[in-house]
Amino acid sequence: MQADLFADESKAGRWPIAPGAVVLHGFALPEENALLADITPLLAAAPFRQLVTPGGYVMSVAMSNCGQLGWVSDLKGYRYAALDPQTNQPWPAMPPIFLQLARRAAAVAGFAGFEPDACLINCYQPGARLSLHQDRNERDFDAPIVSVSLGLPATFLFGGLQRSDRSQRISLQHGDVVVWGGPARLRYHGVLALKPGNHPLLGAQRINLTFRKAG
Ligand code: MD3
Ligand code: FE
Repeated sequence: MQADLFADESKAGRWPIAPGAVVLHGFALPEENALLADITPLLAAAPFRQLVTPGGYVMSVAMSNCGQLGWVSDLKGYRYAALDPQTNQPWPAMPPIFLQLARRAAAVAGFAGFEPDACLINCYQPGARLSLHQDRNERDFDAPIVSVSLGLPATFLFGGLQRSDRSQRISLQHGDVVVWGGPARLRYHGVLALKPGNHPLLGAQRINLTFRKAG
């Protein structure tokens, strides 16, 4: 049980990287197998796909979603949608373990009462990257975003409130959970191209879960 491994959950591996942003190193490790077991059936119902940006570029990161709302992009723009445009079916439900992990991480970081209704699932193969952007399709910026990194490590770029602000580089490893809220919520961020490698559980990929209150 998590409670035994991290008897003092409020302090274990907790690193503030900026006001409103807290890295919880290894926070998801006790649940790595349960998370991965739950991801498999989700992806059978809503497979990873490479979305097209409004500018007409195919994203290198492949994406899927679970929860009441899912983030999608096409030539018409970015938005949250209740139906998977590929199947016209609702996104798979958010597994209880996902929801509990997101709530627990948010509470540790000072955001009690976080109730995500969307979980974006990003899949990076070597070379895949996410250019600098803000997450601003959610209705309420008071709610934080919780991210869970699984598989190969990545270098995360954490910028400022303006695109031109300098970015800091943060290494995110398998099992790391980051909570981004308050003054960090609208900061620009991105992910450098994934380096090749082999993760014992996930092979040559990185999967990132981001929990949001979108609606
Ligand atoms: C900082 N995903 O899906 S998670 C995204 O690793 C996204 O897949 C990255 O950026 C990934 O939109 C980074 C970390 C993250 C997520 C949202 C943020 C950092 C954030 C929102 C505001 C500030
Ligand atoms: Fe983002």
